[in-house]
Formats: sequence, C-alpha cells, structure tokens
Amino acid sequence: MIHLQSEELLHKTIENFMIESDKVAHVQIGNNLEHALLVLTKTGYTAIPVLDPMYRLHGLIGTNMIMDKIIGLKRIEYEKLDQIPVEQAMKTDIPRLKINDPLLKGLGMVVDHGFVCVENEEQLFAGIFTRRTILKQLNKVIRNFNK
Ligand code: 4BW
Ligand code: 4BW
Repeated sequence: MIHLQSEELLHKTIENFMIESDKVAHVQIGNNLEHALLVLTKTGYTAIPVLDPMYRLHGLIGTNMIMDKIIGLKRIEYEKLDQIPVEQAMKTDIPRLKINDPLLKGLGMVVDHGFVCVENEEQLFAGIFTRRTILKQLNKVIRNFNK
C-alpha cells in the first residue's frame, strides 16, 4: 500500500506540482538591475525568472548576479544599477522542465538547483518546480509510511 502510494507519486507529472506562473515573481527583459533588485528584495527570493512580454523564458536573475555586475575595484558602484538591463547580468544556461515531464526528472534536478523553470508545449513559461514542493510531498509519503 505504501509502496503503491510512492509509485503513484513518482508517476505523476511536473504539472501537478508546479507553482503556476501567475504566482511566480519575475522580471522582464529590458528591466534594469535596480528594478530587479527591488523585486528580489520585496519578494524575499534570491533568484527569479526573466521573461519577455510573450512569457518566453530567457534566464534567471539573482541578487548575487546583480552585485557581481556592480562591484568595482574599490567600491560597489550602485549608480550603475539603473543603467544595466537584466539581460546583461542574468544566467542563461539554466535547467528547464516540461509540464509533462515525470516527477522523477524534477526530483533529480532539484538536487542541484533550488528551483527549475517549467515550460508548456508552446515553449512558454508555465511556472516553477521548487525543492519545497517536492520535500513536502516526500514528507507526506514518509509520515504515512511510519503510521
Ligand atoms: O516568500 C516566501 N514564502 C515562503 N513560504 N517561503 C519562502 C519565501 N522566501 C523564501 N522561502 C523559503 C522557501 O522554502 O526559502 C527557500 C529558499 O528561497 P530562495 O529560492 O533562496 O529565494 C524557499 O525554498 P523553495 O520554496 O523550494 O524555493 C526555491 C527557490 O525557488 C527560491 C526562489 O529562488 C524560487 N521561488 C520560489 N517561489 C517563488 C520563487 N521565485 C519566484 N516566485 C515564487 N513564488
Ligand atoms: O556555488 C555553488 N555550487 C553549487 N554546486 N550549487 C550552488 C552554489 N551556489 C548555489 N547553489 C545551489 C545549491 O543547490 O543553489 C541553492 C541555493 O543556494 P543559496 O542557499 O541560496 O546560496 C543551493 O542549495 P544547497 O546546496 O542545498 O544550499 C542551501 C543553502 O545553504 C544555500 C546557502 O545559504 C547555504 N550553503 C550551502 N552550502 C554552503 C552554504 N553556505 C555557506 N557555505 C557553503 N558551502
């Protein structure tokens, strides 16, 4: 029975577990680093997706990437923040999942990444798959196993 429960879980798709795009904080291509830093600070996340107006995924921007861009030889050059667009600082080589990928694929990917962006059949951003989501599910399975 317990085995069956975990088998069922692993055969579900990413779509069943992702945070939908409308609940994901993001910035748009063309936004400057000052805006990105404001969004990151206000939401409390360390990294968020960068999308275009069509909702295509271009990369991720994080506080570390922003700071790296404005660290000068002697000081942090904050005045550069509103001059640099996010596309000059974002990470573009990022892992991606499809909504129909099996949960097991996502599980393997969040070993190395705090979250992975999910795309639909039209290659548009659909949401994110996070470590928290999968750990919550595993927690449930393990607790039921111990009952
Ligand atoms: O605002 C928050 N609410 C809650 N409930 N949990 C939070 C919040 N901010 C951080 N956390 C917790 C989560 O457990 O800290 C973990 C690390 O956050 P992070 O990476 O370094 O900002 C969170 O783990 P997680 O939920 O597995 O999320 C992993 C990463 O996914 C986050 C962030 O980069 C991204 N993320 C999660 N939800 C997001 C999001 N990015 C944009 N919008 C969202 N709604
Ligand atoms: O430099 C990195 N190398 C690797 N292999 N993965 C990294 C690196 N930087 C970030 N990551 C990945 C890891 O999956 O992003 C996740 C979130 O990083 P964070 O929170 O927001 O800097 C990383 O997840 P994690 O390895 O499970 O680490 C979770 C958090 O624990 C990190 C950081 O706050 C802290 N941490 C981990 N290793 C650390 C550390 N703090 C100081 N020194 C370390 N060696």
